[in-house]
Amino acid sequence: MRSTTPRLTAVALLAVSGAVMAPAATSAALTPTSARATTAAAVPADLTLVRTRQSLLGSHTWYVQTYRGIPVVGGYYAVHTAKGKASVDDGRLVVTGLATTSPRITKALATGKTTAHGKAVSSRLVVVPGAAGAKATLAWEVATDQDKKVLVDADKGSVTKVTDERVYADGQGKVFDPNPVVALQNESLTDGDNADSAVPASVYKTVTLSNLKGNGFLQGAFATVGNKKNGKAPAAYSANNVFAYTRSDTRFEQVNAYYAVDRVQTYIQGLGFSNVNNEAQELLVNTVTVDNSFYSPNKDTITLGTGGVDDGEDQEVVWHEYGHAVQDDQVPGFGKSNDGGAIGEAFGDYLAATMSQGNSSDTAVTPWACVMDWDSVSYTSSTPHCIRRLDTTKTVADRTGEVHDDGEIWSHALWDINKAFGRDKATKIILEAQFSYSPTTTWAAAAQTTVDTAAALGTAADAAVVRAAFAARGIL
Ligand SMILES: [Ca+2]
Ligand SMILES: [Ca+2]
Ligand SMILES: [Ca+2]
Ligand SMILES: [Ca+2]
Ligand SMILES: [Zn+2]
Repeated sequence: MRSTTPRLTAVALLAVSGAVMAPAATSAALTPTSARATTAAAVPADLTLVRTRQSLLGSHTWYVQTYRGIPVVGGYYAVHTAKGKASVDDGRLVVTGLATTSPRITKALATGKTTAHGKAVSSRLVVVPGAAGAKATLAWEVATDQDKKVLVDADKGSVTKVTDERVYADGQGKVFDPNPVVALQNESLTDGDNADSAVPASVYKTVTLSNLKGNGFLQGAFATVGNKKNGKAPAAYSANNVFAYTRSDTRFEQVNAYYAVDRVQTYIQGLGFSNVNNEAQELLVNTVTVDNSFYSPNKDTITLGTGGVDDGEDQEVVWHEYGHAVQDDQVPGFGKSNDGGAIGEAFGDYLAATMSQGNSSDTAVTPWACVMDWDSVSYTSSTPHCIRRLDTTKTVADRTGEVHDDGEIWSHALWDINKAFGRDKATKIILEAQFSYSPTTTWAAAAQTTVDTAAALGTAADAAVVRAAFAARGIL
């Protein structure tokens, strides 16, 4: 912070330091709070006392810089005493060009109002110093219940900065990535009733679990395992955040699911999207025994079942469900129409395929276009084992009215876009387009929106590629 923002000049610094040292040293260390006010009066006038801490050697008094009584973002001042010797850390910033301290927008956000970054719990007027001598501005600093600090320009009303106040930790976990069939290139693996012996130890990968809160649970910025501590599938807990289990342990799927969701959200943010389900998505892992997993829009939860191969053992299942969470976050109530429902299934499959694409090879044994290679060994007989594919020959003429079946038509179009542009550019277009889909969309309307989005993000030639992909399926 201090190296990149303007500081007071050296001359001002010296003058200020010289004036304050002696009185601060004696009174702050020895006197109670009331007398410390006298000390505060001895420091520069543009400060407000934050607190004083006593350490073994002396005291540490912290101030926040103010400008005409308004706190200056990032500006601070501290007086340290040690064995009776005082020193000053002057972190005040240059404030220039502020014509008035009366904001044009008199209140940024009413407390209790919901924003994209959580519910506002407090707000205060602050001065934001300009970088490298540029003009300072007035802003409302809004704290939210998601521990975000949002700066709203008090003149224009625009959000200028969002800071995440939470502190995150890294942990370690053992996972399948993306699943044992792909990792081993072996289509003859079977579940073996959840036995450890059914999957060789070499398939497990030790990975960093990022963005954890560090409270010992699999709870973090992008995913939170909502299993109860003492439930039927108890929440994994590790005091040192090391989660190393094998597949017969019910906690293994929690680790796998946390890792999958953290990774897909990190990928989405890497594409430039800061607001696509950017929250701790709740995961309920192994809490149902059916061979199914589902996203519940009402509760905003992903539930993973234990039928057949435990669904949480295959990251492609997790990514598929996360696709539903993404669309629900982008468009409230998405997927109500049959067309929308099929787009939902298709996008989930696309997300699963493109996430595996990022970390595995496209082989004849396990093609990228094959989804849920591991989970599907227990309910498919032909190889490669896939619940569905993104490269079937189906067109709109083959629609059955069943959303998963029909999803294969839409997902093939998405896959063609991916093949033409590569995963990053394709996924960017698809995600951006989905923001504008109607909850009751038709395929033609959603496809046209996607074409238009490709043109807006890129070129007319890009739009033509997207149009051709939908045309090939009879959608446009
Ligand atoms: Ca298992
Ligand atoms: Ca969500
Ligand atoms: Ca299963
Ligand atoms: Ca796959
Ligand atoms: Zn689905």
